Amino acid sequence: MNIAIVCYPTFGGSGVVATELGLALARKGHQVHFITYSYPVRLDFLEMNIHFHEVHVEEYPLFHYQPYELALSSKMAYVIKTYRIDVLHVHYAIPHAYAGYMAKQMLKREGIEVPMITTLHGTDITLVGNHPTYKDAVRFSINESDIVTSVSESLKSDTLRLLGVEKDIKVIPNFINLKKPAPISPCKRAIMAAPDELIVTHISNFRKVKRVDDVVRIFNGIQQRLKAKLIMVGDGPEREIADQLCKDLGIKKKVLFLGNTSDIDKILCFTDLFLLPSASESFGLSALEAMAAGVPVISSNAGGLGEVNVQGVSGYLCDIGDVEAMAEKAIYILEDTERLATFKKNAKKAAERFDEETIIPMYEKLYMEIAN
Ligand code: GMT
Repeated sequence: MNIAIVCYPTFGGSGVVATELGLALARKGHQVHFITYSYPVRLDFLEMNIHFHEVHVEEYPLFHYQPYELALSSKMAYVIKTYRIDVLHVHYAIPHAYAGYMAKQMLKREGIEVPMITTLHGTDITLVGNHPTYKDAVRFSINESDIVTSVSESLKSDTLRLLGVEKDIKVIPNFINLKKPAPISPCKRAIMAAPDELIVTHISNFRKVKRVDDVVRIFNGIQQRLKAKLIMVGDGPEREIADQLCKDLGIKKKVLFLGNTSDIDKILCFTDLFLLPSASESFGLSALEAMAAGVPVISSNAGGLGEVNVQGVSGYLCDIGDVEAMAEKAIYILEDTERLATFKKNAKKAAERFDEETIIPMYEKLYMEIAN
């Protein structure tokens, strides 16, 4: 099939899922066309069956805000027409579902019908889409999609509750490629910590919703009892606040801020415990990536995290903001070598529920159902 995927190309989870989906579909022989404003970060240059179409927004001084949706709709219509696209799959409702609706209307005038699937990822509903500024347009474009999917049961119920969407929502969870070869270079644990130090990691876009100050406070509790290092991966508005908190708590030397990287596997290979204490999380892809690498997770119980992290098996879930409980559970896992090994094994096993080989056919089935 010819499939067009619209997504954000950055480090956010929705862009990662869209990119990994496109790559998996391409490996299965589909022609995949990415439409976005820059090359997706997880996309390797020169992949088989992958095509990239850049959305360029012409700057014009009259516009206070440059009309990205307009440029995106035009590009979508062009790609759909030129490459005989069978299915348009947009990830993250804002503004992609809205721009997709416009592209569909433009093409209809030329007698071209293309079905659109909208995949909801989380903040497009719970944080941004729910805001009065966008709500009506988001609800409209979701209702106008031919098929709507959400990445968890929790996000599905949030969407129905917050937006009053009439459309049926199918849950297709996020996935992981368990057959991905391990990084070629050996795991470089020695450059991060001493042999007797445990390694705790957090990966996110450092937005308020991730509660990175809680990450630092949980680690502060851990390092009072056990020899450990904290590795902070990613970047965003809360990074400096977290950095300052490390200085205030006197633990700066034990915390490394690495910034953004797409080499997550190279970090997870030496990680002993992953922290994700978010205030809201539709799924928690980074937690799944950690589990798949055999890393137990201490998370909050927000949103869909309970559908990913299994209480007492792959890690623990605690109430949002309860840093003492999270530190206590973290110490419980880390303090006993045998117990840590069991949690690591269980985390890997729990990730198998989200194997790409199970999940990708769910999307393919939907594509087949709606393609003309
Ligand atoms: O919060 C992020 O990390 C970014 C955001 C995005 O859309 O890029 O992530 C959302 O989508 C991910 C992929 O489906 C989910 O794993 C995240 O849980 C979700 N984030 C939130 O709901 C806060």
